Amino acid sequence: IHKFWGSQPILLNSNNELSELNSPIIQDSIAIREQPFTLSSSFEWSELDLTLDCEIQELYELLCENYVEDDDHMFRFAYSKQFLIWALKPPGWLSEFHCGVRVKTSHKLVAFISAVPAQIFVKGKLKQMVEINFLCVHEKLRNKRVAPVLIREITRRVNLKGIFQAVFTSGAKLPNRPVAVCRYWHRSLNPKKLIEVEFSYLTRNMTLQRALKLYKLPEKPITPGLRKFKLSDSKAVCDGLNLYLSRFELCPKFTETDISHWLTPHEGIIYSWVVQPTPSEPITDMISFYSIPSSVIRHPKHKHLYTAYLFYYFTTRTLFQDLLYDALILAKSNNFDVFNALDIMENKSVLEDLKFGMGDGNLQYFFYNWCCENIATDNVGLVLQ
Ligand code: MYA
Ligand code: JJ1
Repeated sequence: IHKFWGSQPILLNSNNELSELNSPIIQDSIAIREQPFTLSSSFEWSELDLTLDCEIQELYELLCENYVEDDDHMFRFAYSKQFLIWALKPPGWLSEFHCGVRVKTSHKLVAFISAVPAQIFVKGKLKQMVEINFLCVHEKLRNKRVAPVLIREITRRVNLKGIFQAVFTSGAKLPNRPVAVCRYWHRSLNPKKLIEVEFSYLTRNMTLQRALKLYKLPEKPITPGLRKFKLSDSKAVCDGLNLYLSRFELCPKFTETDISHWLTPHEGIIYSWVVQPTPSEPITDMISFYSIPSSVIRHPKHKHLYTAYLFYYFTTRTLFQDLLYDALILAKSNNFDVFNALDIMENKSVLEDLKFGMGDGNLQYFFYNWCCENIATDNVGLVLQ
């Protein structure tokens, strides 16, 4: 029944696995096709040039109108153009991995998939992989088997660079067996608006007045020595974060250049802080979150929900709960409406105390061409955009 995934080197939900654990499912030496896969005759491949504002604009519009929605079709991710540049052009990015499909006659962009290279540790083994993201097919072109062609084509392009493993996440259930199944949790920062757009709700015991009081936060962060991340922190943060992440079975390995890219603060994209008790002392802790607005589908008053997503952090001196509390305060003071976090890393241990509530969405993690046993959510140390 799964005509596409049934033909791919993945773990299936049904079968017993034949492959050796923590190793590739198929070997690297398979013949790699030299010609792009064939699209139906009215479409053509188009590598996006994300140095051009007009092409970023086209991708932005495709995703704003056609990308991921919640189960009830009330909210749809509305990644900003600057965010897309940040997510799609990390160190090592290749334009071949920004893979678009256009209508031949009109040149309209109607589908997209991306890959970015990343070094990933799985159960202690370091593997060069790509992270796959932003798979999107225009609503009018759905259920015509375009997605499998996009996936085969990005696989071919990645294989041509000598990479044979990928990691990706999905909110929707797939025939693939996920390595981890995670949950979204949400912390109200602006309860009035969240209720107005029906992201959140009141109960008999919870009036608006009580909600406002419950979720109220101080104006300024509390941890002494907390300040914005700066470029010159990259080395110390790289060392601190890699060491912290090495406790998880699934995590990335960052270079100093990666850290500069992923953590240098940019308004509306990425917010990062470090704790440095005094200027003469080393950095002891770090926390970051990124910004993805969502469109509120058909609402008379509110067009967007401003959402902060917990990204990477590490602690050596500060209690994680105190650090995340400061992140909530900083997100609120930067006008975010809600703060989202997955139940990965150490998050689960503090979410309830910090008044997060469980969401109705899942996030599953998958590998392509890697055989491995399930990983518990609190052993996941990888965050994708
Ligand atoms: S996850 C975000 C995905 N995007 C969205 O949800 C946006 C809204 N939806 C859409 O744009 C479309 O519905 C999509 C499917 C494009 C999702 N991941 O063309 P079809 C399989 C993998 O007729 P459409 C993200 O970005 C499905 O099981 N496979 O369907 C990570 C079926 O196969 P089979 C998916 O609805 C993406 C076939 O496609 C997904 O028109 C990671 C149906 O094709 C999905 N999210 O289009 C991609 N949804 O018959 C894999 C459906 O076998 C990367 N399908 O069941 C793999 C690694 C590649 C690199 C490897 C390098 C070594
Ligand atoms: O945002 C999500 N759910 C919200 C809104 C639900 C609206 C109705 N479906 C939610 N709200 C309740 C919060 C409430 C706050 C106060 C305390 C009690 C709880 O649950 C969900 C996540 O939970 N989001 C989605 O479903 C969007 C898709 C997520 C998958 C993303 C996949 C990306 C893949 C890219 O690689």
